[in-house]
Amino acid sequence: MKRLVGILIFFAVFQIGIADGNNIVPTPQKIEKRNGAFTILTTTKITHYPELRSSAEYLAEYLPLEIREYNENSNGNIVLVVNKKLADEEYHLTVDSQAIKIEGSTPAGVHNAIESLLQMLPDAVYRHQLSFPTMVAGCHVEDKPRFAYRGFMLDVSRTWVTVDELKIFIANMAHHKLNKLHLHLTDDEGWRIEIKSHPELTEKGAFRGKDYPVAARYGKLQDNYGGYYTQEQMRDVVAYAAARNIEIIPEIDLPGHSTTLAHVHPEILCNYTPGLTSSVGYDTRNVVCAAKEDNYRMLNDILLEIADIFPSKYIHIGGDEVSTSQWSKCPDCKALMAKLGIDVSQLQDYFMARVAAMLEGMGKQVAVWNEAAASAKLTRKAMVYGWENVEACRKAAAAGYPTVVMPGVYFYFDMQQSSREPGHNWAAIFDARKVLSFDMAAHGFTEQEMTHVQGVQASFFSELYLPNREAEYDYLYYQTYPRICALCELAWRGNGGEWSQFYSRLVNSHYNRMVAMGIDFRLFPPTVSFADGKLTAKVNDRSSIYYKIVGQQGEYRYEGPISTDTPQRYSFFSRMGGAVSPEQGVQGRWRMLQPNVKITSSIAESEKYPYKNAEGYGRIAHTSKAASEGDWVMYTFEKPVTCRRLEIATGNLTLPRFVFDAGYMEVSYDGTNFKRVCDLEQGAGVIENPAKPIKAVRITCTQTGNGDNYVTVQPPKVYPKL
Ligand code: TNX
Repeated sequence: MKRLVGILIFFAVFQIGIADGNNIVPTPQKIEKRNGAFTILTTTKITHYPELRSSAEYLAEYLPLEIREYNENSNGNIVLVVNKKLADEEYHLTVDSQAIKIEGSTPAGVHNAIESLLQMLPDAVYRHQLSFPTMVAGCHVEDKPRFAYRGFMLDVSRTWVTVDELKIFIANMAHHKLNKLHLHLTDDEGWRIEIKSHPELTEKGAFRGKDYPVAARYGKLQDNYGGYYTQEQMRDVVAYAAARNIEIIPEIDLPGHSTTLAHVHPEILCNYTPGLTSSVGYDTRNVVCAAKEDNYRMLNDILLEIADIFPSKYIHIGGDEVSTSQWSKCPDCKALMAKLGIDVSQLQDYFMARVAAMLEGMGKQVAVWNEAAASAKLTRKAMVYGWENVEACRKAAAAGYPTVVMPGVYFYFDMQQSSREPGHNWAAIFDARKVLSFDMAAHGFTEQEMTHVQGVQASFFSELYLPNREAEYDYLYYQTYPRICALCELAWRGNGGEWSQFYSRLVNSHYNRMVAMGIDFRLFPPTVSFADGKLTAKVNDRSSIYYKIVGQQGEYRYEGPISTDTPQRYSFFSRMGGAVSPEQGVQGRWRMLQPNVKITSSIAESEKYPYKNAEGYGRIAHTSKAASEGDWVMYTFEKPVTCRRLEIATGNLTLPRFVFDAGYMEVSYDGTNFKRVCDLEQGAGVIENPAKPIKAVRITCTQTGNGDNYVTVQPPKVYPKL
């Protein structure tokens, strides 16, 4: 009693609030408030059924309390109990004055309960800085996920992600009750997992740059860029993930997207002389020959080791974007097709069926991207990942494949979140709001089809991720959160529900949690308005607003309306911890000029996409071939242009391909004398606040070849003085 009075006085004096279950993300199916509260003291114990030892250890990482096995005297503690009546990932969580009781039939259910409990505690828990006593308000939660598959795909091939970074990413996924990590371990630009029977795959294929067969690209132009996971490291990551209820599904992307494999082992390619070989050895063939028996032997070696490292039932073998043109030129493939009486469109089915059978022999099942099951010839045991569009997902489910729904238009988090933010845009430009709005019923999935839908997944393809760039934010987290919050809500509940309700959960609680988790997420931008000579910015979250003024260095804290007669010179953004919003301004802030320009180059133009396309500002142009060192493109303005900023870009807007892989940009004020202003980044250069009106700009390439056979020439972007 004396102790209780002491505690009450403590809470009264220090005015410590009672942590509660408001705004848990993803939203539990059922949560009721109960009277009373439980006080966690330094002497409180975590007691557990014997089979839940590792769950107790996971909880103790956040609540540093003594762990003991459960017995009748466990009252007064946090208890982890096995309740066989519950389904696999289901849990019950009860908080009253006597105990915090967690029930699940498996460690998976118990894990989900622990994540909910952590969200009921003060945010300091995620910094491992929770102080005791801490009071948790009474409640009872009954909760389970709608989908058994709640996934995220991370591309570690285009951008290398270290073991430590990967673990942090996994820890944060776990806090959102996602349970599958699909690891895209190989692609055209890097092989990231050690294969002991073929050490050359990582010795040569895990790096790119001047000393390696794979050329530098995607802005990672340092001499030797890359890295790989040893088997020992990967087993450790698999165990780390499993302790957080996350299964890792590895992907070896075949038979396309195999440039790395082909550069390490050129003999896997089809048997014909390619029309294009560049002097850096970067040819565009990336498909494994379907006819060579040796290829299947090598794949068997590789997959045997993959199957051993990863306990997951499924091994993903890709199957996306396979260019059949290589098979149709290959005498061996032609002979095989003649023998089997099939055409080239059926050769992928043959390849996939052989690899699927191989995996089945290893006790695994195959997983593929949707193209590989389009003909419905593949075994129905294969799991299909629908990415191209919603229809492809529905079709796979209708054909009876266990299907993971992840159409790019809703779930590719490498896409831009608005038109001025970084990212790809081939599928769509969208933010968390659209992710939450995904509705399978509205897309016409029938009840029958839904029985085959395993769940949803989002992905992050990493061509544009430059971890070494001096950025003000972390691109990976900026692109993925809070879109992952919306994904987990959808995956947990089956339907995201109303945005405004979900958004208020984020703003009222979850944003703070993410700050404590160390997630540098993307905030929604401020709303900006201008009236009666006053410029006003507002946010509907708890972030702080800052602004910048065009032509001035630095940023200022926004304290209230700004009186100005040039509102277009201001842009506003907000911050909260490491989270940041994109910039917002009044209309006209991002207006662009289209001065008459003439484009010339040392490389001839393509007939189909002439340079005058880009001179007209509406469309892109192509060169007739890839650039060699010393090649240039020049933009000469009819009259010198007065502007605050001028951008010149090569390459596709959607992918950093068809670029000058390395080079520099020069400016001329008289059309004769040129001065170097910057190096190109991702094939693009910028001039800020030019000293005088610009007569011409020229970009010069310093690297031969770009992995493709042309360069895309974009219209110049000319920003007016404001
Ligand atoms: C399509 S998704 C791809 C990837 C790219 C991605 C960029 C898929 C199966 N193929 O190779 O990285 O788009 O968004």
